[in-house]
Amino acid sequence: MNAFKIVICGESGVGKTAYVRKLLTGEFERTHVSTLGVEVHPLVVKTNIGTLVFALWDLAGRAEFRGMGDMYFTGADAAIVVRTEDMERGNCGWEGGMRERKFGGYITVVNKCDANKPRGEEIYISTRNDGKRELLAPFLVLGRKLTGREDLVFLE
Ligand SMILES: Nc1nc2c(ncn2[C@@H]2O[C@H](COP(=O)(O)OP(=O)(O)OP(=O)(O)O)[C@@H](O)[C@H]2O)c(=O)[nH]1
Ligand SMILES: [Mg+2]
Repeated sequence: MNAFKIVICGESGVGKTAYVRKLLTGEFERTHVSTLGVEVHPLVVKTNIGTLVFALWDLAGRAEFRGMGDMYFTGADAAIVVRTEDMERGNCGWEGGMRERKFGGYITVVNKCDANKPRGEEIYISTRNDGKRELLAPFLVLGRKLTGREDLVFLE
């Protein structure tokens, strides 16, 4: 079984925890309770090449709650930087910080695209409105990269 550590980071309030929760439970969390340090949850996905487990490390966005900070990236296979549509690419420092880290790389997910999804190179989601298939799109991209299997598909 393939398992990967994926760090989910970005500014406070962009919806990292809501995104993880909806992926895992299908429920949309309306309230924002700042994550303290990190919350780790496995996301198990059945695929055409067997079961993949993504260990999701959902980090605190608020500086005062970042706990052990950079140490959470130790051993990560990849990261997802979450931002929202009104934040410009790279304006928050998370993506810049990513380039210095030595791992499989990162992708950016733009959350809270509730009304419209712009066209562009990033992955646009609405945690509130999207179903599981759309919310899994970033993991399909990462899964293909990390397994080296371009033919990877999710069976759900
Ligand atoms: N409209 C809308 N609201 C969303 C969406 N995704 C998340 N939210 C809301 O955004 C708020 C932020 O929630 P969290 O997921 O706790 O934010 P976070 O990024 O984990 O914040 P920290 O843990 O402090 O870093 C919550 O009130 C969510 O309901 C979305 O796609 N659309
Ligand atoms: Mg959170």
